[in-house]
Amino acid sequence: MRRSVAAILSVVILGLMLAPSVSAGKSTIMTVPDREGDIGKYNVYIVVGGAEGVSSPEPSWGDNAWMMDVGYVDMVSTWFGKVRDNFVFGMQLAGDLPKPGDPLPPGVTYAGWQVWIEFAPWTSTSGSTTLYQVYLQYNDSKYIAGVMDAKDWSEVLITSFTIDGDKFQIEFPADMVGDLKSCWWSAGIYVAKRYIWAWPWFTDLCDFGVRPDQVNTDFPWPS
Ligand SMILES: [Ca+2]
Repeated sequence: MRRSVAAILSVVILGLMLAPSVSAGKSTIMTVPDREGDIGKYNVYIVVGGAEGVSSPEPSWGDNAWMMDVGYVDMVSTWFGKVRDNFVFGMQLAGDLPKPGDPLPPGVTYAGWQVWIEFAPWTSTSGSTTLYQVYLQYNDSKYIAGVMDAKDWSEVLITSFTIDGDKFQIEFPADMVGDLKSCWWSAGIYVAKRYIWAWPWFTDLCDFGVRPDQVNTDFPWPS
């Protein structure tokens, strides 16, 4: 299903914005930049069940498509790491996230911001390398966040997430992902026209070539 798809102090997020990698005591967080204005350039069409479909933009999404004007499906940076006994994942976006109750643009019923946690970097020939998917999702009226276990795609909801304008951060206990000591990770943003994992379109994936240790869109953690 790869590609198929608390209060966090704002000062922490600001700190992350200033440094690509933060290591302090037991905390290690990686932050990577992403181009602004690249919505729709990295769409991957997913087929539920693990088979990857065509990798091309949604044909009905032209230059005037609604998502070209919605900054919250365009990441400008994303971060992943561990703070004491919790993992954290977040993004800064090109526009403010919807407020609870705000409608999504016509034709879309879900939007989501997620990270893949992997045992190896994913390539088009590697098969799934996903261990977990962690997501924040909005469905017209409310946000939820969760951790999906790739073994059986079971999921557990997370309540510790914050949304602050154009940024969000999810925090979850390390035990939820087996307290892993190292992994690969990659982030993306999707929209879906119907049930969450059915037929999502990714509006943005991590840029290539952001770091020398990057493989495709994946980063080693810790680095
Ligand atoms: Ca972007």
